[in-house]
Amino acid sequence: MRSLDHKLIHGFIIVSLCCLLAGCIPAGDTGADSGITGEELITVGFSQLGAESDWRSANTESMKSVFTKENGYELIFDDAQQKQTNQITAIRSFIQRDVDYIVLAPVTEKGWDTVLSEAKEADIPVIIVDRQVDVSDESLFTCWVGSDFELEGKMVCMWISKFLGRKGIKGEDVHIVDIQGTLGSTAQLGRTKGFDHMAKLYGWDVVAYEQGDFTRSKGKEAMFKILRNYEDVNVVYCENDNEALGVIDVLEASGRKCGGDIANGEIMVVSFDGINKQALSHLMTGEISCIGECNPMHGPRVESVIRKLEAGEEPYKYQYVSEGLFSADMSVTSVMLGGKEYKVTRKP
Ligand code: GZL
Repeated sequence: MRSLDHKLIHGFIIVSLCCLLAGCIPAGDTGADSGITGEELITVGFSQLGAESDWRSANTESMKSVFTKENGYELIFDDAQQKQTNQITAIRSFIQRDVDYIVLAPVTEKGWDTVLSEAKEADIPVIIVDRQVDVSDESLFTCWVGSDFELEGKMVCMWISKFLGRKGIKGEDVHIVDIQGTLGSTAQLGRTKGFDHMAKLYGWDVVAYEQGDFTRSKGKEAMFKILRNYEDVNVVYCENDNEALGVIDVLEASGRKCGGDIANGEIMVVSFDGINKQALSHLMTGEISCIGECNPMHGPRVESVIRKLEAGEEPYKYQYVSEGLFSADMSVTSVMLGGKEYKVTRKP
């Protein structure tokens, strides 16, 4: 940790070194007996929510590859295994260790006021990444870096509508289910909100919502349940790639074909992230028709926030990353939302 004393000593070293180079010694001690060795590392406590998906692993890797000793950091990493109580415990241990910064990737939005107040009390800046926190006082965190999940949902739904519209399929003939991510997470709340808005706009028949928790196994369970309870589903909206893999497992095991030709009995599968290699392969061969990009590379963005804070600058409160759509079928080349065009590319 680098308290104010450390920073003053750090500054003293720099002045001393400059003076030594310039042949003069500041008043007081000479550098020789200051007793400080080498550059002080910036300590960063990172509470990662879990390792539930390929996106999450890529996000962790992005942070670990940036916050290294070579780059001037000591990273204290904690994997909460998707439990908020573990994240709260980790944040308290970071406070005890008097880290310089806390980075939090929150599993769900609510329940952070108390522990973030403790961090504020300890004068430790908190940077939120990926999903957001719903707190009564926004001064409890310095800034947030992540995706616009509602926009992601709207982009994928607009792609579905344009793709099926070109095949002459009317909105009322779309019988769609939403396999939701971890309930209460910003990614789930946003992707579901975008879905609901566009499904209403296009007049789709929303058959059901099932819980997929962003995992392959829960995606499988959800698809089994949908096949048991509903006959006419022809589009499956998965809120991440790992869920989509579970859905494809079940559909193919039950003799159905995944693809965009729903007029001839295929079942369209769409998803989000674009990280999992098997999902990208399914995108190329058509089992997944479209993937909404969700960029996990938050390491460099968080590091630039910390550099700004170290320099006494104030970062923007909300920092959105820009994202597009992936599809192997280029009959839809872009979608237009809020006056902005979002391109479709064949893969990341
Ligand atoms: C989105 C992130 C989601 C991913 C899932 O930023 O919160 O959580 O879409 C991950 O893969 O589990």
